[in-house]
This record gives sequence, structure tokens and C-alpha cells, in this order.
Amino acid sequence: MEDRIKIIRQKMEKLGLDGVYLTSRTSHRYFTKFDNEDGVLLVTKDNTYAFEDFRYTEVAERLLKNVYTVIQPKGKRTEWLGEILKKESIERLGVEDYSLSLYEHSLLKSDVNVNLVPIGNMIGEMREIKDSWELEQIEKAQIITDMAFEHILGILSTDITETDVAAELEYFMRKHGAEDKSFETISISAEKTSLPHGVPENVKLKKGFFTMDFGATVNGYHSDMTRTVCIGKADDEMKKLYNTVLRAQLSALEYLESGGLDSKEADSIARKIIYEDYEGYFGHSLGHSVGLEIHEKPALSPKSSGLLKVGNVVTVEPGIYIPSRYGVRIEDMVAIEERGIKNFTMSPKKLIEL
Ligand SMILES: [Mn+2]
Repeated sequence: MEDRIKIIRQKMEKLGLDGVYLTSRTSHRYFTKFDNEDGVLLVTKDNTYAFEDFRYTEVAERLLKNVYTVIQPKGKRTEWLGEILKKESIERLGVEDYSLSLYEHSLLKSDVNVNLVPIGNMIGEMREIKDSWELEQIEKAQIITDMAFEHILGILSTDITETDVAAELEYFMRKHGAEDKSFETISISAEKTSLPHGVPENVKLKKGFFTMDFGATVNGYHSDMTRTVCIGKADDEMKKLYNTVLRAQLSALEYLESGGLDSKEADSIARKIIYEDYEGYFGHSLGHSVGLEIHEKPALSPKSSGLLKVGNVVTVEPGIYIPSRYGVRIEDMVAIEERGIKNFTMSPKKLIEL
């Protein structure tokens, strides 16, 4: 926790800020390692305050006491905040403009006598580089995800429904240590697989492609995996489609594994392979970063610029989607390392016919 506060103080100095007021739930969790959707933090040059309501003050005091002054705020937010800001002689206060509501901004402007300075993606940029504890949480989340995939393969048939599969995946993950699912589970069959973010329905699986895109969270950190399998036998056209996606995915992974760091290039390697025969049928980016949020920066996309850094965790998830017929996506999640990558995803990728 102290390291992160040190970094934020360095950034404050660069921007000439006397303090930073953190209001997003994700920032709260990032800086305190515990979740309180209403908790807010204030970092000044010399002090660090955690404002935690009654429900959380006991746990906050236990977890944070050496690093933060825990305050149980009472009354109007601008009053208790204003008091501390005055005591600390804050003139320029950094605020999280991505999450601060217009309502709260106007309250601050009218009630608190400080200059509000937007800090933009400052905290997001800090979160792009995962430390070893964060990587461990992501790995744990992916291990649970892989276990759930193995488990579900024994259950898939034309006798169960898409929503059954989603419920079973989520229940299994919870039973095996997940705090929660990572996002709304995608579990879609046959022609619905052409929808990259199709919603599971109470309908039985049909023969053909079946796509599952799901993950778990551990200590707030997400995993993200997609596998497409075939219920029954795949015909030659389906095999060609599947193997094109697989080839695109493996090529992009190979690029990263060999030390390639150009995020746009990674996307373009996969995209070129798909566009040889399926131009126009891969409408999304190759990947996104994952952490305390399911979609973080940097992305691997045609619009990306810049190089990946050691400690980034990104997905590699090419897909081909033929409208009203079917689609295939294969997604792994990898960490960028000093030499190459660590692929967290262990689930098999050769076409599985059930
Ligand atoms: Mn993803």
C-alpha cells in the first residue's frame, strides 16, 4: 500500500497538486486492497485519509491503521472533506474526473474552496503494470476458470440449456474459490455464436458451435477466457473457420512470446491471417488488458499505439463471426514478462467435438 501512495505523491508533485481525492470504487480497492463502494480516499503531501462509513470502519481500521487515518464521516460530504482540506491547506486538489459525478463536482465547487484539477487516467496508468501479488490473484482466478471449463465439458449436451451452462459455470467457480463471476457469462449455441456478446437464453444447446466466454474474480482481480467447442461433429467448413481463428491466435501469442511488444502489430498479425479468407468478419480488437476491471488499457487493436510493458496483462482473443450462421472465438490471457509472456490459460484449444 505504501508503494502506491509514494507513486501518487510523485505524480502529485509533478502536477503541482497538494492532494488527490479518490472517489472511484476501483481506486479505493487498488489503494486499500478492500472493497467499499462508498469509501473515498484523500492523499496529501504528508497524510493519507480513508473515509469509511460505519459498515466498514472496523475492518478498515484493522487493515489500514498503519497507512491511513481512518475517519468515519458524519454529515454532508463537503463539510467533513472541506474541514480536512482546510486543515491540510490544500489549494490544488486532484480529482478523478472519470468517476466523479457532475453532481458531486458542482457541490465541491460551490462548498469547498479549492481548485479542482482533473487527473484523468493517472490511476489507470498506475494499474496498467501489475505487481507480483496482483499477478497471483489473476492466476488464481484463471486456474478456477480452467477448472470450470474442464468440468463443463463433461456436462455439455443437447439436453441442457444455455442458461443452465452459465449457471453451472458460475456455481462451480464460486464453489472453487471465486468471489464472483468476472462479467455476465456468455454461453451461446449454434447460430447465436455469430454474436460476439450474445446473451444466454433458456433454450437447449443445438448441434454446432457452442461458445463460452467467462471468468472469475479473486480479491477483485478478473480472469477472462473464451472457448468455442462443437456439439456433434464439425463439417469441413467449420473446421476451416475454427482453425483459422486458432492460427491467428497462436501467431499473435508467438509474436508476444518472442518479445514483440507493439500492441498494434500483435493485432495486425492475427487480423492478416483472418482477412485472407474472412475479411470483414473480425469486427473487434484482438485484446484488452485485465485487472481490477475486466476491460482496462492498454488494448491490442488496430487503433493502438505504443509498446506493451512488463507487468501488463492482456487477452488475445481473435474471432470470426458469420452473421446468422455461426462464429468462433478463442481467448487466452497472458502477462508480459521480461522475456516473452506467461500464458495463464491452460484450457485446451484444439477443436473439441462432443
Ligand atoms: Mn475478453
